[in-house]
Amino acid sequence: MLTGELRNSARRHNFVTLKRFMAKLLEGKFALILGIANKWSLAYSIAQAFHREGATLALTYLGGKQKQTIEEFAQGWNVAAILPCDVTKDDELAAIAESLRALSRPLHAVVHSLAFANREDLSHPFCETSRAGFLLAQDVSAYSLVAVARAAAPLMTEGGSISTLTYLGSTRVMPNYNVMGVAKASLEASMRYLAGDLGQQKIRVNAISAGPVKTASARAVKDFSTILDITVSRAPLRRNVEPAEVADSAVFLASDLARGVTGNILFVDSGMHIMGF
Ligand code: IMJ
Repeated sequence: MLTGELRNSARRHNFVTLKRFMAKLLEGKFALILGIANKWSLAYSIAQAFHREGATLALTYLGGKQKQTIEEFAQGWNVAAILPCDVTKDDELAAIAESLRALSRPLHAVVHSLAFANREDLSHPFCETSRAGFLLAQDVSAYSLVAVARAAAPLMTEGGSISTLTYLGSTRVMPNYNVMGVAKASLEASMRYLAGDLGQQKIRVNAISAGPVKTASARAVKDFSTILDITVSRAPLRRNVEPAEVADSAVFLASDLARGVTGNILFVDSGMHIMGF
């Protein structure tokens, strides 16, 4: 009979042995990741997981201030390009496609992990949403997937995977989510139509519906800790999800393991979406 310590060491050794034989899921793949703002961003955890699985990355940043942050993160990863990208600017998307084409290597995966709505639209009643606020949320949070897919598809010459991040507020009324819920509904429908269009080019398009995670854009939300507490008390798994769990699902969708999966919403939310009450 082994002592606890020995048993643990044996277990660790087996895992190390196992890992040596486990192929990396994204070995040889080139992935574009949009939406890293800081180390709490889901896109940051996704980049980490893609690196762990052997992918080469292209990363984008928004505005001059973010450039240095992304450059620092990139030190630890295999990064082939760091590019500026405001998704509301067609010329910046065209420049990204041009820069990636110049690398003359096929693109295999895109991760779209970004959104924006005016802060006041996430606290006032939805009924008060201005036309401009509504259109801004749609432009940044939903149309951007269409624009990014159109720019990236011609580079995905071996087929590929496009994944976006969504939230349950797209189909259920969540306090304060408001105009973002409508934008996520539009994002999810866009994901399905893109999957319909791009399937012929062997490009899969899917969404991950993540449970609440304390990112910078969630931190700004009133009563966010209440939302986290409610998940712990009601979700089937009785806990919140971790960024790494969302990231591992993004690895799956980008990998050949998901070769038959397109037009899907993968819920990574401790099961919260099945609950009626
Ligand atoms: C955002 C608002 C209200 C409720 C919310 C969220 N819940 C969750 C989020 C319950 C989980 C985070 N989320 C899923 C988002 O899509 C956030 C988008 C967002 C957040 C901000 C905050 C700062 C700002 N604009 C934003 N635009 C989009 O100025």
